Amino acid sequence: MRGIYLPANASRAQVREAEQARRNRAEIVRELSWGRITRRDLIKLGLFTGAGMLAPIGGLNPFVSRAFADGGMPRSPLFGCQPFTQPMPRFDVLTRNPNAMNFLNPTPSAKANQTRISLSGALRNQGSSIEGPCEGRPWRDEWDHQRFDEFLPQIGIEATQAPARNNSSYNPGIARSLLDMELVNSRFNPSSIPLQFHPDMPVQKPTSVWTFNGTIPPKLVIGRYGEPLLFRHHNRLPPDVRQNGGFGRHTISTHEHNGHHGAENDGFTGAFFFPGQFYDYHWPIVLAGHFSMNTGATDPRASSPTDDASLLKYVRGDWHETMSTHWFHDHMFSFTSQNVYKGNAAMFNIYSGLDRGAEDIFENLSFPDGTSGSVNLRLPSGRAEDSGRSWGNLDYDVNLMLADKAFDRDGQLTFDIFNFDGFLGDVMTVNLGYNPYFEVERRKYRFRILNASVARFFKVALANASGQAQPIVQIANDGNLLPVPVTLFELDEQGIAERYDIIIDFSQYAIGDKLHLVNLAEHWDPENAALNGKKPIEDLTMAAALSGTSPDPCVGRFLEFRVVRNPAKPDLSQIPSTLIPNPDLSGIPVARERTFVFGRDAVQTGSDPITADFGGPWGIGTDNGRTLGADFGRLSAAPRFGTREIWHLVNDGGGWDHPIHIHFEEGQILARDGSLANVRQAERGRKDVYRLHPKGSVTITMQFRDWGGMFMEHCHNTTHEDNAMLLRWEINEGSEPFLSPLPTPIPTPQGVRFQSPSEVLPTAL
Ligand SMILES: [Cu+2]
Repeated sequence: MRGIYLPANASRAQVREAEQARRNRAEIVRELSWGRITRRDLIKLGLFTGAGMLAPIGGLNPFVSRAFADGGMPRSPLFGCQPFTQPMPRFDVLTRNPNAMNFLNPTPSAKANQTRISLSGALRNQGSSIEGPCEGRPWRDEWDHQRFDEFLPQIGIEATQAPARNNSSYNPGIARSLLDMELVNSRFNPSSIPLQFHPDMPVQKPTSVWTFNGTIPPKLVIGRYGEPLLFRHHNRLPPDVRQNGGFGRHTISTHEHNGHHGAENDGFTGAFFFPGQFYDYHWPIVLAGHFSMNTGATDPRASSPTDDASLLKYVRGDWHETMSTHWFHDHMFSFTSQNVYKGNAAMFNIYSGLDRGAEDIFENLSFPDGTSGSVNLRLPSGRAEDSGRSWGNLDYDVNLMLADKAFDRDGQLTFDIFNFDGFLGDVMTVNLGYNPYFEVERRKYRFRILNASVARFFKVALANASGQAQPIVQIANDGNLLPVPVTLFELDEQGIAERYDIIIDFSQYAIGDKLHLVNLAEHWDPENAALNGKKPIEDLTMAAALSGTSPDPCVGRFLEFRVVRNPAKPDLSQIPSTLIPNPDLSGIPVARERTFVFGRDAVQTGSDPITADFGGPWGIGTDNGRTLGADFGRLSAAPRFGTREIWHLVNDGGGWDHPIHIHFEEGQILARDGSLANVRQAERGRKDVYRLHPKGSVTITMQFRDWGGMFMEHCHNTTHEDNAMLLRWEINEGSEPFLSPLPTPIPTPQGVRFQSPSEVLPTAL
């Protein structure tokens, strides 16, 4: 199989052949997704080559006669849609219900709710009724919400994973006057938004797209430090595993990407739940160091906004660990890429005294270190005096979710798992809309850019009308405000799951000006004349990216800014010269160093059909051990609670760039390829995803504190992740209730059972 997509000038015969091949491949995908065959079966049948690709042969295959055409997939049809003809939808803010303990029914509890309910058909192909617990969370003590009574939920938020439907309750969380009038007058009024990637594209079928609440735009949760939140996630996906339009698995696990929460709320890959069930995720929202630092809550910089503009609520913990831009998404074992791609991706803005979301509030306070000033950094957001909201204003604080998608001949979302380098789409979307435009005022805006792709990297730059790169100020990397803002003419490459928060000052432009966000990262491999999910093959210059000659359809302009008016009131927002310095770990002894090597040709030592991934070919070698394919029953590392470690992440070569995500605590990059000098200014803050360049290494340091349980480390190229580049690590508390190692949860619709870890690496403990 050559490229993922045919060239635009492919002949009709090629397109026909490719269509047939895709239909045939889709049959295999479907059989896999229904669980009627496993990837192990395909390997046994000789259908996977040594490189992990499905062999391009007919006849051998019981399901298809011919799975591949020579030229790749047909290009996605766009139904005549032109770029920049639809207004960009803002995120849809999920309702925050105060008094969560009374609002949520049944009332949340520390222990998983084991009340039996009927889960009809939750087992594949099963016709008869099945009974199981209403909550899919594992029931053992180690999965109880840690310190639940201490952090009783104050805010309850509910969302339902559901098949595509119209949205009749769109809530962008900003004044109507600030919404694009076209947005107000057309698609979003009378606010029943069909699930379309563009108004001229077909409405997505319920089997094609599964989003939060089944609707677009993507959802946004708003939270703040010191206000524990309970996110109740309902699974209302089809109980029949076959009703998935050919891809996507109806069991899910929701990962609050890099939440500093107990592992029972982390969306562990093996703690998935079934249609008909819910899972209560308890997000206490505490600063790291909550139980060991600033325990008297005396530093005003460790704080949270209250509903009173003049008051801050002081919280415990280290203010240097304040986080801002999160997202949450599915983490279902072996099916993460399909499920995230199908719509299980949302964002979570966390507010604090420092990052308050109200640019007109400033304090004059003294800090313990003798300095004084305003805690609120006054980043672009909006005014409390206008909205009546003393925090969390979204007027000028805009979430952008970037993702490449692909569509079949009927315009329905499509996916192809038969490229283990990484699935790439050929249609660029922002907030699940094809190349939209966004009207802006002549003032500063903050954009929280999330790469929500399966395998595509972006490299974002801002072009003016004459194609010249314009300055962008990067203020945050992943969840964390940087020590200092960094002015750039193009951002660094942005791997999957990385968040870059930027500020653009549109006051420098005139009313009527148009600017564009441009993707410079080209995934086109000229040697094979194919799109390639390994890594960006080339970062283009602005001129090259704008020339329209790239064979990669997702290169070039993808979002248009239209400068439409002056702001009604002066812009009070600031770009402070310092943001959040890194926590100083130099005085904390390094308890342990570990090395993780990310590569191909992994072996699978596990044999459990639920916990072990037999798809390969990716894997991780721990501390000079063999490269192992994922088995969530295997414990690979168990740092001790309360310690600090140094981890070396190493790419074993082969030309792939692996964005490595380590759950739970923020890390600092100490070196790239052995030297701090190789670490760019814009990644010198705290991070949770570390791009591991071909043949490169990244050395990081992190602590393990506040919470316990089992977490993960994996490549966030979700194609790699799902094909076994994932491991389980856990925090070894050395005391009850945390046995060490922890029993592995095995979810079934009838209830979660547990078994001993299938393997504990000799270097784990
Ligand atoms: Cu990878």
